[in-house]
Amino acid sequence: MRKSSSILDRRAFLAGTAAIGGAAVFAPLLPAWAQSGTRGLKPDMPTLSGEDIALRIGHSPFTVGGRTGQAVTINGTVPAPLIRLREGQNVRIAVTNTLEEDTSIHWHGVLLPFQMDGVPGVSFPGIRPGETFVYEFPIRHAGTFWYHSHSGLQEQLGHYGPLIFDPAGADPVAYDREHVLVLSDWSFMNPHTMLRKLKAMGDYFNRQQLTVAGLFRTGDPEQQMPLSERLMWDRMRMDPTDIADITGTTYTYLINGHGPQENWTGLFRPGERVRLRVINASAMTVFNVRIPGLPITIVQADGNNVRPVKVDEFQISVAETYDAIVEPADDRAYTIVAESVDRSGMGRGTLAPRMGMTAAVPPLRPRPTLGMDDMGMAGMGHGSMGGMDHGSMSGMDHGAMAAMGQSGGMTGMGMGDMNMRDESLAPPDMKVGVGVDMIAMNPQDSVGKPGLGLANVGHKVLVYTDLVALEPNPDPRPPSRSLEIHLTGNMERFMWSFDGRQFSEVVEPIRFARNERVRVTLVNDTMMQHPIHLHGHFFEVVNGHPGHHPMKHTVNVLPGSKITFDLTADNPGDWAFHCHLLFHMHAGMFNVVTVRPLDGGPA
Ligand SMILES: [Cu+2]
Repeated sequence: MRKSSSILDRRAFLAGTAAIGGAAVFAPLLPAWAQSGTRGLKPDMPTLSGEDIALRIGHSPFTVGGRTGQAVTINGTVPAPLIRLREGQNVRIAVTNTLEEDTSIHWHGVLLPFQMDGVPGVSFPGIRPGETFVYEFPIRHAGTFWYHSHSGLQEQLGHYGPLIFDPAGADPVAYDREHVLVLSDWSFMNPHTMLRKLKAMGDYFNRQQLTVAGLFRTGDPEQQMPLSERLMWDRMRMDPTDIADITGTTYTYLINGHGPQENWTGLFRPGERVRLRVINASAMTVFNVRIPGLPITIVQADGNNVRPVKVDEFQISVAETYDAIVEPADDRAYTIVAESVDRSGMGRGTLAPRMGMTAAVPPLRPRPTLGMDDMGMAGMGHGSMGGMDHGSMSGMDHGAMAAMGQSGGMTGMGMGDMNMRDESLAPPDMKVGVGVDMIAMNPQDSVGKPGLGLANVGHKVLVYTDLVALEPNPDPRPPSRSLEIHLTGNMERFMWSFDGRQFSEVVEPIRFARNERVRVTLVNDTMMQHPIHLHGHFFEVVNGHPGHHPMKHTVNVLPGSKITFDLTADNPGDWAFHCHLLFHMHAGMFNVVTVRPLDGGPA
């Protein structure tokens, strides 16, 4: 894709001269599990395990696509080392900060005492330069998780790694071999510069905007969009291609620290059941994952086992994890495609019986565009658009239509006059100020909807309603209280918030009584999707499988839609609750969930 031949050649040369094979060459740059050519996680592989672990946060060079930049690393590598522990053990992890700024590690998805959760200002003060903080906690559950910085924008710079907890008893998932796939997004642009550009212009990085010319170009998505709808987007000064804040022109998408050209390769023997532990450690990128020619059986979501469900493709939002089984039967290579949701680029890797084998890499699919549902107007259709009917447009020539689009001459054509910010739709305590540019008029539950752009891909795509918890949900009590939380924003100003209040304002925490059972509905009043993450708990995504709702720590809420989860607030303390798009969190979509009393046993 981009020029990278020099580094590839150099690596190939080095690999060729290494007597024990290519993998060892990367040892200083990548931990064993992430090296290309790995046989998977084997007992003889050096991983961090046991009761005492030491980690060092520092700066290290990181090279991708022939360019080298400065990363923030854990023990010197991007991604960080694999930490593998066992349910029932205790662990002490000493984290030393060699940076010139504060740092932290948050153990994502892990149930632990809140003082060990690693969020500066919420659960602990952070780790100052030169200091060591010792995390100590028992491992209470099993599954695939990850860990990352919760300080500043360090996560964007490489501060993330995989975390595996093996079950105390037998694993219900049978497999012969396992690979970890850490997906991430890397940029050579300083993340603070990125955030500044986004704040100056919310769509700064969106290079795929619709053009009037595009209306008449064959194959462009705007051709399928009714003219009335396109005019409406114009009128609202909003953009239906605004799927991702930052795209593949700025990001290189990584699989286990490898760019697409470097083609991370994991080995298998034909006929094996291969477990893939897929972690989206991106700062900002939602991925669509598929392995052409290979069905994917999802067996775990966010570290919790689910009934096996066979799919051809799954969307993994930022901070989610999925474990999958694939059974490659043939002596051939398969391409792992992790396409960014806006189709501006892909992470690419290979599963193969031998190093050097590759399979075809499919081209990026046509970019998706947002529709009525994503504006929170599901089912409101064009019939309600002030009587404007498409038939009357048929006699118009293209020139006239283009001119109309530019001049805003559709005033009075119905939808343009619609109030996109009807305050009567907001809960009474929501602040409808400059930080809220839209309130969804008719938000629909998106739990059964495929992710953005996946409605018509011609094969089976995972939806949340496919997820059925393997074990019965632990708390059978019905919720005693309901709570609606709006995900709000001003796209142009890149302001993000809950209920119209950015975390930088004085915001009341969200209070739960200890062991309270609450039904929480997240209403997305914006036209971007938000992966919402709650620390210290799993919640049950209400998806039509009562008693077996999938237990998750992160749920992706589609634009203009809503999602409901049930929560048993059984972990006392103060917990971060936020959008896991790094820049959305930083720009205010963050709050504290406080569970009280701290002691005194069950409430
Ligand atoms: Cu967000």
